[in-house]
Amino acid sequence: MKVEALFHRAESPFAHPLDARRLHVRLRTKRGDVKRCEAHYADRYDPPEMSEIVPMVRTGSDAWFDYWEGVIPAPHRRVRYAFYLEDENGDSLWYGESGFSSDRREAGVFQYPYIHEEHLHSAPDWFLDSVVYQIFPERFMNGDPTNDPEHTEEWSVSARPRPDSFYGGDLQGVIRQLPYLKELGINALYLTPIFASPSNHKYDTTDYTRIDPHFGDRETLKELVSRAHQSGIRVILDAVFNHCGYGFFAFQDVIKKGRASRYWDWFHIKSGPVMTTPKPNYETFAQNVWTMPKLRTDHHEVREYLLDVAAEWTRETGIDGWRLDVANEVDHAFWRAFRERIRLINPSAVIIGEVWHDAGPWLKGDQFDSVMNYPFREAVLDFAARGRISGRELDARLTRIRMTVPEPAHRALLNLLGSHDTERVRTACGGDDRRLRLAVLLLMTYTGVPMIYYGDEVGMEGGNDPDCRRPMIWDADEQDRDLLAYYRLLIAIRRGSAAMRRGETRTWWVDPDGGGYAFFRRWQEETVGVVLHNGDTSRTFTLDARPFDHAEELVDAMTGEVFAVRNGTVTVALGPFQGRVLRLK
Ligand code: ARE
Ligand code: CA
Repeated sequence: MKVEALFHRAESPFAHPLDARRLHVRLRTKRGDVKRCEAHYADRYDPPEMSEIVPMVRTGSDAWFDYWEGVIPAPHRRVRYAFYLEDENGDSLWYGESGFSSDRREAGVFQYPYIHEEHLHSAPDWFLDSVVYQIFPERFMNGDPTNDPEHTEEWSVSARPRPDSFYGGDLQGVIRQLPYLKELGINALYLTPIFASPSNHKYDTTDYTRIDPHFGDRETLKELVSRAHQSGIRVILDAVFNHCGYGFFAFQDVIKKGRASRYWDWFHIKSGPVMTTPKPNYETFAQNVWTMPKLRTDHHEVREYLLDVAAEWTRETGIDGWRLDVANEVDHAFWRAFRERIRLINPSAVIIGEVWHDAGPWLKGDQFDSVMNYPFREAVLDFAARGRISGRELDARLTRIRMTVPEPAHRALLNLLGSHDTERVRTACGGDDRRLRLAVLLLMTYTGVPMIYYGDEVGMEGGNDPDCRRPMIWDADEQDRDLLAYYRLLIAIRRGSAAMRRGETRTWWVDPDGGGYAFFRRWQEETVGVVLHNGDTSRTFTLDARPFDHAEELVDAMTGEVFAVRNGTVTVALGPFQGRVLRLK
């Protein structure tokens, strides 16, 4: 047995409670090495023998490792456990905190001292059932020309935004298009920042207590939230607390009074007086973005100020949650306090961090419910858009993402194919519609909450910021209506399927040497299978039909085509870059 490949740690994401009385554990072994695995466990205060056993199941693999998972009952919330492993040759081994041994006692035990409430995940149910639509308000719809900024440019299909362009989009525009959004089938909106700021993106906040006048006012926001709620649509706002804008009153006070300002300590200023050139002498967002001074969120006054702002908007407008900008550069204590404050006001508010990489540390239950899942975007684009990876590698990438987060957080990840910070998905697909549809199919069927970036559904294109922020195409003749119908269909399929919204995901089949891949999702009695391939030839795959128990035939939920089950297998034909969603009739 390859003991050097074994890995477990009694800490998230390899040991994490599913609820107050169940601990979910994971174990990593060398790929193909271990044949059988069990977790032996007891209450931490029981005598040293451990007679209780749960099986560990191999649930995923990547190029190097297999991953095993099991659920240990913890009636008193405190457990100790060790793993028992067997390989092909019948050799066996114990693995615990002291190491590896053929002797159980010598291997020692892992300990999960106590399951605390703070580690129980509580992403609201409505969020797990959501399809989110992201809106960049300056570019979605101009609903009120009287509030347009000076030098507003023409809203047209050929518009190519520069970093400082304005097109006049606003909150009234979002209100006006609620019927469109409802028909599309989405049930949550995420708006990028809307508070007062001089820029078009509003990530440089001048006044956290005011809606930007070019977008509307407090009443417009309240109307938006209540009209959205009437349409069954939730509203999530963007909280930019890592930094403020240059015009923020506290920073202006520091500029005026230097060290004598009572707000001096709210920022990281190297030495006074404040200078913006040749380089800012204070910490900023990214590199030398002088318009965005970094806030000291670990300073109690700053923390209280920002938490009050978030609390006030949550209370006053009835919004359903927050997306947190540059969340990974703000201290953890701030986010714990944030969660406590917001959840006290709205117990079903969702909290989503912007973390582009391994987000495990923020998803232990005490900070965020979800993060924007950029690693998912990378994996899906590499498979569907760029054709860089095989089905096997896609499976490995998706498995690795899963292993970075505690199991209960996995289904709450906010999956995306693009955002206001990236190239649009159609552009990433080089305009190839077949690739685009394959990517969208994965987005809408995989574990996690899908997010659609405004305009993707009508075929908008665009390179990196600022090109990905073109004004929305509303002219029906300019929209890709077939694509729109495709999005609507997939959204409806997802919203109608508990397995897709809540179910676990398991690899169904991996093409040994090509671009084929299949997974299935299961929730209670419902099973749905998704089969895809990323090549430009037609293919036929024969899959084990066991996940569907005794089904006689499976139906493609998108086309209605029927596939017979024969001798426990189902043979599925796929055209170039095609995907199918298979289920019982
Ligand atoms: C402007 C220019 C850009 C330039 C940038 C940085 O237009 O071309 O790259 O400055 O100098 C907002 C505006 C942007 C504006 C920026 C600065 O929307 O248009 O860009 O302010 O004025 C990292 C951060 C992540 C951040 C992205 C953009 O970790 O938090 O960079 N995203 C949020 C918002 C942005 C917003 C800000 C932060 C600032 O969503 O819209 O920008 O409030 C890797 C790394 C990531 C990195 C990512 C992208 O994968 O792992 O950490 O994200 O690349 O660079
Ligand atoms: Ca306007």
